[in-house]
Amino acid sequence: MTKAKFIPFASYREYPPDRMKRRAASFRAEMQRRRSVRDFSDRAVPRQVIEACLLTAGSAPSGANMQPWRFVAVSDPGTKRQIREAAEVEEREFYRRRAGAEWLGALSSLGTDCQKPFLETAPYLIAIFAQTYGLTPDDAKVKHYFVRESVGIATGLLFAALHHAGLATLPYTPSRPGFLNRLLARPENERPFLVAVVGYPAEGATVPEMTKKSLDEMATFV
Ligand code: IYR
Repeated sequence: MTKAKFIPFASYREYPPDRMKRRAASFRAEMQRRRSVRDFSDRAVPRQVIEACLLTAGSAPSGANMQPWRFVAVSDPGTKRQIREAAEVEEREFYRRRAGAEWLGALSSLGTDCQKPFLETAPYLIAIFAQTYGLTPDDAKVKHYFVRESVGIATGLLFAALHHAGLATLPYTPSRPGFLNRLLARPENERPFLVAVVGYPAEGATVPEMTKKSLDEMATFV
């Protein structure tokens, strides 16, 4: 094992408390504007923006710094169509049988159904995979730690970065996502985690009215 080399934490910036409060409040306001959108425009998005947002995601902390994620940014129309078709096969089964009454009830206010046109319309689908273990160049297995926690943090940063850049997003979670390995040729050690649907909202796009928990409802200070 290589021993860590420690270097000065030169990138750290401290702000005076008032400035800190303003920064926290303005980031809160910025993030509170983010909404999941299901009605996307087909307008193209610069690849450079996607690349920068992926690098933000890749800055996430991870268990033992294993960075157990893989992002596949799909803009190819044929691949997007295949993903839509395979997803809709799963979703038809989900809405007809797998979901059950309680789950369908929980989803009713979102207005979702088995049709997923946004998987074709949106200019980018970013399929996020969690690597359950790593592989060295000579194919030896490398243990990964806290994989879902790590990929969850990276995914959160990705959504924040995309929103901050001015893009609309939807975290899409197919109920049986195995088709993503097949269509995107990802190996067995990579488990589909989530698909980030990315682009501009369609003109006149609407979002369901909803509220978020208040601080008291979600946090306790001890
Ligand atoms: N994957 C399905 C169902 C779905 C499930 C949850 I939990 C949601 O928050 C939204 C949708 C679909 O995309 O329709």
